[in-house]
Amino acid sequence: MDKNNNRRWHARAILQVGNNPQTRPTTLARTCSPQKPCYTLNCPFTQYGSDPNTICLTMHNMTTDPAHVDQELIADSTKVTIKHLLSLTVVGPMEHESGYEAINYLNMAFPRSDQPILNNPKLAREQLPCSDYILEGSEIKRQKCYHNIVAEYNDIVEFFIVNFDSDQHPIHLHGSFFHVLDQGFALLNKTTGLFLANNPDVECDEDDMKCVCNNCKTTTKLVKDTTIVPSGGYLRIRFRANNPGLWMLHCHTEPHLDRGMALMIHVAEDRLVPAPHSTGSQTKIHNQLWLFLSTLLLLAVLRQHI
Ligand SMILES: [Cu+2]
Repeated sequence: MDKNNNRRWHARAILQVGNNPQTRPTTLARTCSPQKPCYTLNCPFTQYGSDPNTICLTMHNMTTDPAHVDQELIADSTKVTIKHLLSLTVVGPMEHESGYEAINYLNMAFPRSDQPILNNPKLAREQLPCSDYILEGSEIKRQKCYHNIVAEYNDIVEFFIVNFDSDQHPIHLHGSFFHVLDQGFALLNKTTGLFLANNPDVECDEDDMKCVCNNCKTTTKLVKDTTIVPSGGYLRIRFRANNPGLWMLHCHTEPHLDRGMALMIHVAEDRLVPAPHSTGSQTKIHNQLWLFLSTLLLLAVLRQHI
């Protein structure tokens, strides 16, 4: 169910290993009862509609093997060097422009260049810069730009991701696992399971661009690379920027990613591996050879017509 109480967040599957039709399971969904409830893992809400016999399991019901939990990273006393609010926003369509999913109203775009951005991360930033959000009348200015965050090697990065959109957004980070500090949900009517209000711990200004979390505490010890930011709720994550590279953080609902709900994290630009020299020079030789052959062909055609 989404924030508008549409019953569309429902899918069931039977997982099968291998592809032998003979082994296709004939299992039917069992009846859920108070004595023998069913469990749904990874719920983006705290209860399963009005069905009391199906119990939602969220991040708060899971743990990661303590051997993989970085206690120092998630401690309250840890000095966080980069902290950002990421608001998952949807920008509505205008007269001649379609709407798009965004992070902080920014519509992610990549610069056109014959150089991969990995070889020239600064150029990417300069070609399509994003500015802080700008109001045009009562609307936030639409920006199609290279949305990015720059981190030094070993920075500790924390994102407070709020989602007051009616869609759920599974956020995925490339290049590093992150620790989930907390996940917050919308308030639901306990009987009907219908949406009542956004998470009351989060206070935002009108545009959701300045949000604070009043009662957010580190309540989970989970290591993940994809986690749902619940509709009407939030997610707090933290990670060490110790894997040099240009990494994308994005919604893993592909149409949302396509339409711009993504940003790039530049980790330790000074430690990126330089491009092999041969790549550039080989391309140059190929281009010159191609130009030479094209000229010959053109001359031959011209001679026939003179
Ligand atoms: Cu999404």
